[in-house]
Amino acid sequence: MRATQTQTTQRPRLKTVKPPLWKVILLNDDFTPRDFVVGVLRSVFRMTESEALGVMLTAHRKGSCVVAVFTREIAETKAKQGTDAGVVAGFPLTFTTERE
Ligand code: TYC
Repeated sequence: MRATQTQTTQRPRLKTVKPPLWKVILLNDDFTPRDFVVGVLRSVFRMTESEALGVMLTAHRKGSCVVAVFTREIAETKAKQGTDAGVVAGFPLTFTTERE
């Protein structure tokens, strides 16, 4: 090789494709008891008491709160589990999903 030539090594470029993420959003309502909302956030979203309290209060004060972000299927499953828990107990608790 001549002095002016540069040797380069070609490394394969590995493409990592990130899946789109979906937000789970908690909506406020006037009927579901605060403690019930906290309980659902703890059981479905594995939150601590203080995390769940913070999310519940944000939804209560602002109308909605982002609970967590997942891939689409997990977000939809968790939103359904949370909403279904409200239905079973007779409350209009609602979780929706939205693409980030
Ligand atoms: N606003 C409800 C009440 O005063 C409590 C509540 C908070 C309900 C958050 C839903 O997403 C919610 N009992």
